[in-house]
Amino acid sequence: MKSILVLNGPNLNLLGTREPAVYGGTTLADVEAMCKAAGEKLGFAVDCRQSNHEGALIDAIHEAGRGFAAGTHAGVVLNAGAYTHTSVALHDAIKGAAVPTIELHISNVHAREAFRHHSWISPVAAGIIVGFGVDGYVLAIEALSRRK
Ligand code: CA2
Repeated sequence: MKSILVLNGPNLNLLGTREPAVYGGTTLADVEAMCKAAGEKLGFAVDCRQSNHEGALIDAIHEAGRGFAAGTHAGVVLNAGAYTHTSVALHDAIKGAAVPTIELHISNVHAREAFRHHSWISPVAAGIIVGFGVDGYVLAIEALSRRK
């Protein structure tokens, strides 16, 4: 069974505890359970990780890239949080790891502040899911499953 990495970046550990008007009331633990259930239905093992540290996110992407090259890994669902708008290093990691990566945002970043409109992830993403709330994680897993 191939695996999918669901990778959440900075502050997403706060999901469901603050700013419910923007991000909803679902916790990260709930999201991870939804992702695992979606993966199970589609025949994938879902590995969920969250880090507030850019380097840890980069290490996880590299690891997924090695798995993709070995045929054990199907891709990454990445909500890079605010690093989306700042991190050339994450852009380079996704490009270098050459693992299909779906960029995911819970909120519609294009309907928010201008500083959220630019993404360093989009040019190297296999696809982008934005603004569907936490359901976007399930949509992203389905999107990756269709690439097999
Ligand atoms: O909409 C998204 O998923 C974002 O990636 C979330 C990031 C934000 O910087 C991006 O522009 C869009 C912020 C994640 C912070 O999550 C929180 C959740 C609950 C309470 C506070 C922060």
